[in-house]
Parts: sequence; C-alpha cells; structure tokens
Amino acid sequence: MRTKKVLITGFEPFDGGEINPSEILVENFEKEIPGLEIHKLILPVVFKKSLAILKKEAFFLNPDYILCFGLNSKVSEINLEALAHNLDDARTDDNEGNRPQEEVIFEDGPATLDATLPLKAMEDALRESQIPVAISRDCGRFVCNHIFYGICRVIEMKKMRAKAGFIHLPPFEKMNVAQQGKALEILLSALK
Ligand code: PCA
Repeated sequence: MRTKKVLITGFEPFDGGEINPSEILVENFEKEIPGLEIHKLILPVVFKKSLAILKKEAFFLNPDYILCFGLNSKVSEINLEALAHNLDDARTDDNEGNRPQEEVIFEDGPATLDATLPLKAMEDALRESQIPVAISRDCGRFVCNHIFYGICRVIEMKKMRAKAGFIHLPPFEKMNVAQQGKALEILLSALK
C-alpha cells in the first residue's frame, strides 16, 4: 500500500495563555508510524491568516489527511469535532486584535460541514487505550472553527483528496502531556 501523507497542525498560545498543548504536541511528535508520512505546521491564532497558511500548505502537499489540533481549556477529554459551522463569532480578540461578530466564513457555503476523518475508528482506538474521548458537535466559533470550516470548504470546492477534521485538546492540567502524546500516536495509527 502507498504511503499516506498526513498534515498535522497546532496553534500558538492565545488569549493570554502561556502555552498551547496543540503546539507542544505537534512540535514534539517524532514517532514513526508505518505507512504514514507526517508533516507538521504551527498556525497563528488569527482569523483568515491561519486559513491562508493552512490552505497554502494543503495545496503544496496534497495530503491524504489533515488533522488540525487546538486547545479547549474547558474540556478534560480529547474532543473529536464532528461539525464545522460557517460562522465567525468571537468573544475575545485573536492574536492580532480581530473579533468578528456573526460573520459568515464563506458567503456561498452551507451552514455546516461534517468532518471527513474516520471519527468512530479514532474514538474506539482511544477508548481501547483508556484515553478519555468524546465526539463533539460544537467546535465554538473562534479560530479553531474558522480553519476547520475553511479547510473542509476548500477541500470540497477544489475536489482535493484530503480527509480533514479538527480535534480539541484539554489543557495539560486535565490530561498530562504524556497521555496527550500517546493520544496523538493512537489517532494517527487509526487512520490506516
Ligand atoms: N483554540 C482556539 C483557537 C486556538 C486554539 O488552540 C479555539 O478553540 O478556537
């Protein structure tokens, strides 16, 4: 079987936070997973700019899978996001002071788009290793949802092969770095 290309992305810290587990996890991931060629990218927490950078990399790589990660400080389990919403509606500034209110992301896009990753297999694989996991249908309306909706829409419009989705991580106080690192390895292994 052909080696599959996977793009994993994390985000810089935001909203006054000192670290973002998604950045640390993606940056430090060095494991070899048979059958996968893994590419990494760290994105700024900035509406539009984040999606422009992600789009450019996706066009360049033409990956089989795109897994985007971000922090949700309110959760204590890995959240596999099932649904992206066509709406930016921020309660705090992004890292460049933007705070869009009820703005659609793509004027001509549907209200929601589904993640195309194998969420059930990913959920089962985490559960098997006793890693707390949930499938979520609410990704928020901040920069995470922005890139999630944006990349799904671009893939659809450009008829790209990539399957894509978004995963929200808990803060390290709620799930330590070793367990989250293990979770990342399991999620990637579940792709084949
Ligand atoms: N979490 C934010 C943006 C960056 C991140 O890691 C979010 O949930 O939208």
